Formats: sequence, C-alpha cells, structure tokens
Amino acid sequence: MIVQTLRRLAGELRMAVIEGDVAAQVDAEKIAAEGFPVVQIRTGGACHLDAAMTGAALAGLDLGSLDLVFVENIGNLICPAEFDIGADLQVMILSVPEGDDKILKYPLMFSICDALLVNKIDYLEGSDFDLEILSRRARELNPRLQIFELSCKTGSGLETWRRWLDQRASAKRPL
Ligand SMILES: Nc1nc2c(ncn2[C@@H]2O[C@H](COP(=O)(O)OP(=O)(O)OP(=O)(O)O)[C@@H](O)[C@H]2O)c(=O)[nH]1
Ligand SMILES: [Mg+2]
Repeated sequence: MIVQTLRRLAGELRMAVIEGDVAAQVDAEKIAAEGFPVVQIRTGGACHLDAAMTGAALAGLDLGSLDLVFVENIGNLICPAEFDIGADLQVMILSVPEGDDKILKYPLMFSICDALLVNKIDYLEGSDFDLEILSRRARELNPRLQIFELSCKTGSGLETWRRWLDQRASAKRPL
C-alpha cells in the first residue's frame, strides 16, 4: 500500500518512509528500490513503535525537504493503538482475508484511526467478508473514520485514497 501510494503521489508531495519491524529490513529495501528516502527501525522484539524510536528515525531524514513521512508501525492490531508516536494521521489496513470481525476483537485500533483501508478487495469474491457490516460497526464505533476499499494488486480504489491523503497532507503544509 505504501509503495502504491508513493508512486501515485510522487508528483505532488515530497515523501519519505520510516519502516518499523521486529527484525529484517526487507520493507525498507522495497521503498529504497522506489527511490524514496527510508529509515528502517528494528525493535528487536518490541511489538510497537514508541515516540523515542520514531524521533530517532526522524533524525535520519532531511525533514526540511519533505511534505509527508509515512511511518509503518509493527503489524499487529493491539499495541500500536496504545502508544502515540505523534503522527498527524493514523491509518490502519484491514485485509479481506483477515475477516470482517476484527473490529469486534480489536476495537481500540479502529477507534483511534482517521482512516481504515480495507485492502485486498480482489479477494472479496467467494469470501464471506461483509463490507456493509464492517462499515456499519465502524461508523458506530468511530464516526470520523474514513473508509476506503482498495486493492493494491488491481489498483481499485487507490485514486480515491490518494486524493484524500493528498488533501489532508497538503492542508498541513506551511503556507
Ligand atoms: N491479492 C492481493 N495481495 C496484496 C494486496 N496488497 C498487498 N498484497 C500482498 O500481500 C502480501 C503482504 O503484503 P505486505 O505489504 O508485506 O503486508 P504487511 O501487512 O505490510 O506485512 P508486515 O509489514 O509484515 O506487517 C504481499 O505479498 C503483497 O504483495 C492486494 O490488494 N491484493
Ligand atoms: Mg509491511
């Protein structure tokens, strides 16, 4: 999702990425291959990023020449919801194969986010994933949550998401 978004916003915003993982730097290598500045945080076991780790990673970027920094937190739906890393926007990805009931099991994550990306909608056919039920539950839990349905494989929905993010990021730019 980050790679697809970087490609679509490259003409509008100057961007960089901070990748958080317990180990490895494969995600940072994917971003670097796209030609964007990237810093990999390896937590060595911790299940979430914290503000100190994020601050140290930001120090490795030339912030004066950037409009938008993506921070990919550790991929779980619990701890990253509990630690504020100072991001302007919180975005979560729920993929269709994970199931539509994750909002019942991990409500905090859905309630702190600004946007929910329902990804891998190319898997919807033949699946029991119910987008309507998920959207209804999400609106009840978090009325300000923006929901985007997308497939990073087929490109479906990516333009709508790109436009929203571009608007939100541009609004934050200094005049
Ligand atoms: N079919 C399909 N596959 C996708 C889509 N988006 C991503 N994938 C694939 O799903 C796999 C996992 O993608 P990642 O981007 O590594 O997922 P992640 O959730 O960031 O994983 P972690 O960084 O390990 O937490 C990769 O093989 C992607 O190519 C999609 O919309 N549809
Ligand atoms: Mg990832």
